[in-house]
Amino acid sequence: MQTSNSLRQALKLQRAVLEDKISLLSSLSQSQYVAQNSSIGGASVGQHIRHSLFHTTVALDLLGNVNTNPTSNPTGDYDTRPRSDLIETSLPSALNHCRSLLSTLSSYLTSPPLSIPSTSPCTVSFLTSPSTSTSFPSTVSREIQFAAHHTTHHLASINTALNSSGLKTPKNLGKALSTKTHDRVKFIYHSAWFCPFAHRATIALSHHSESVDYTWVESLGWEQRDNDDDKTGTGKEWWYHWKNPDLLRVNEAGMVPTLVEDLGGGVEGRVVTESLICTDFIDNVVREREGEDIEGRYLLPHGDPYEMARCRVWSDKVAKELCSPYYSLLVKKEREERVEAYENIKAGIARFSRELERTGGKLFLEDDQLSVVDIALFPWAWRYYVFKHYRGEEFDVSRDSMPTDEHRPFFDWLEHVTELPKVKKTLPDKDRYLVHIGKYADGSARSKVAEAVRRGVAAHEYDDEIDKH
Ligand SMILES: N[C@@H](CCC(=O)N[C@@H](CS)C(=O)NCC(=O)O)C(=O)O
Repeated sequence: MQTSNSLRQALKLQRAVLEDKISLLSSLSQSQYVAQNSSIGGASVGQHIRHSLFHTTVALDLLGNVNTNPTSNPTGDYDTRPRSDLIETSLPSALNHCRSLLSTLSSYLTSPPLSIPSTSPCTVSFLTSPSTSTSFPSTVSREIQFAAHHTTHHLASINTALNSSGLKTPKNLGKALSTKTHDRVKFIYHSAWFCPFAHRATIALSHHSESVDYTWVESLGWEQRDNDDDKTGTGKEWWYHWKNPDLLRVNEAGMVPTLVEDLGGGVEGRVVTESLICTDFIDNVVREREGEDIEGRYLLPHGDPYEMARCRVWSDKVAKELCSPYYSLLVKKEREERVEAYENIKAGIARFSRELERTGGKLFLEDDQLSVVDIALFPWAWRYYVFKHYRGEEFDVSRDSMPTDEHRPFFDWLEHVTELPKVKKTLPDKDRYLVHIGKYADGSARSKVAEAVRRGVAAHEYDDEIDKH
């Protein structure tokens, strides 16, 4: 677990809690806001909101004071507060107050960077008996954190109250961060460092790393088997995939990526296979848990059926037109066959470029939202560098070999996706990968995909039975 500047972290947590509050209040009517709820002792949502907003206001005032005068050691009093102000009875006032606190808070988190030390002292007082108010030394960051923590508990009560009156509330409302962390979805992930199919799932997992945990199991390798006829002239047969018995136990086809639900204590649950399905699945599983709340976070544009459909069409299209020919170019022996594969890739790049231009951004979807289509293509597009190495200049796929406007959007896209931090950390070592893929280039690799190409069908048309080895 990382530690970081505590004031900044506390502010971020407080911002998330305020955003939760705003999304809750935006979903309520005035009468729901003031209704008395028997499941929380007859209190209204408004009372809980007023109470917790008061704490947040006190904490942010402390910060405001230190910001103006760093040596002020300001004082905050959590128990001398107005009881029935407008915030309690008027939903619009409560919303306005939340928004104004959020904007103050956000200004601390944006430029110029906050220069207040996390250790800035302050003093806070609470009633410790009906007639005694006691002061406690504290720090501003501690108080911001306290207010966020305290609000979370009130949101949990509000959540219970609204649910018990039959109202649907935003997902995870009032859930403490520790609970959210504990609730992260967990998988056993059978993968292989070199595999572009698995790379799709790895990028989806990385994209959703805040919500998903996994244990990576390296489940494929190469092994040379003994061969009596010495058909390779080395005394050994071609290179076959060594497969982890644990992979074969959960997926008899023995393919990566394979995701297994991790139920804890070594108990395995359901299994998901196929890279494009795994990518969709990881996104769906997170969305199912966390809800719609965060814009641009999902890999599928669930809110827009037309865009969803376009994503499905293009995931399939890039897989056939830009991923499968990768193997043809490497595995096919005849020059004309390789030229055909290269020309297919070139034409596919032009088609994908045209589609990229539809949205105007660098990614497939608008608003720089990473999508399943980007992920479907990227692992192969990033690996195109191997062509020049193994097949020479004539088969180079790069800006230099395709300098025209019709190919440019693709290369801009490729550079952009490569640099995305959550993608960048998934990239294998280029030289190590060259050695691995050399077995396809010299014809010694025996895998389902390679067998399929050798018998004359596209890589994606491999057959678990016919191409078994
Ligand atoms: N259609 C599968 C293909 C996955 C695939 O071919 N993975 C390779 C490794 S890159 C594999 O598991 N090969 C094992 C074999 O060929 O037996 C998917 O999209 O997930």
